Amino acid sequence: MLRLPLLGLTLGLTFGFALAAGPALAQAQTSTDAVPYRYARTTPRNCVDPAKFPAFLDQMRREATAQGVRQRGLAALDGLQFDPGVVSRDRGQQVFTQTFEQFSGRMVPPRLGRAKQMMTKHAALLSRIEQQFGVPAGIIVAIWGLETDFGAYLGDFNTVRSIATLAYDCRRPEKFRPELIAVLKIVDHGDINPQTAKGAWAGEIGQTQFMPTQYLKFAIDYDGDGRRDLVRSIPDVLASTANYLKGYGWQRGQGWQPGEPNFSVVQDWNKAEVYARTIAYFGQQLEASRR
Ligand SMILES: [Ca+2]
Repeated sequence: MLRLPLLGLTLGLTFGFALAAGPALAQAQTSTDAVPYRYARTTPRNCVDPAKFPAFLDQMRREATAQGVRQRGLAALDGLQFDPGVVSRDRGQQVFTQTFEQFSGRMVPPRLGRAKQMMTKHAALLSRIEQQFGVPAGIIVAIWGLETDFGAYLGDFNTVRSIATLAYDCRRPEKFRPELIAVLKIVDHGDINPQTAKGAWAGEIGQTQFMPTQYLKFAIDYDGDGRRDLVRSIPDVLASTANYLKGYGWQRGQGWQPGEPNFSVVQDWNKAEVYARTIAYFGQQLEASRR
């Protein structure tokens, strides 16, 4: 997901990532997984009529109502404008072609020092999370660093607008219509403000970039203020990330390198082999630095 000023530029434009489908910074495509790329190349850029976007929103409003979204959530659709910039980002994705050595060499060393600082700064919190969820601190901090540089770059697209645009667009409506309903539910709960919620162009939310359906499923309130805030609350962000991994089957005390039991869980975070290996490697470096 090509979102962050820094990462979006580096990965999205220079190297090319494809398909925003998970919480991770870039659901990078491997060269063997070329289907989304083919669609990206062959789907016409202007396959929907922006003038009919309001009618689409009316339809989604009815659908959301039927799914239990109340007034506060529904109001997030009022006056929303189609965003052609999001569509061109979506069409512009390319196959991810870097090797693990290239990608990890680019991503990990510049973040290692800051990651170690974060391990120290949030040691008590991370240790509580590790005890509760069984996920080592190093993995959580590695993901946090790779996704948004520890919350420094969340992206600048209005989240509800981005998702509504992709839900209306012809390329992947079946993926983004449920995401639109989900984000309205999150707004309805009062967890995010639709006016100010900004993120990556594909609608990922917060410091570790959850899609709205994942937010509904795995986000937790860990600082006890009654809101699940993956944008501003570091305890909520880190615990929700651990909860996500646990939800996908993370086994306490088991390894996460390729061939070990938890590597498949890392791949559930991001299906791109190179990205998953980079998380695993970064996490290992951080864990080794604790000893
Ligand atoms: Ca909270």
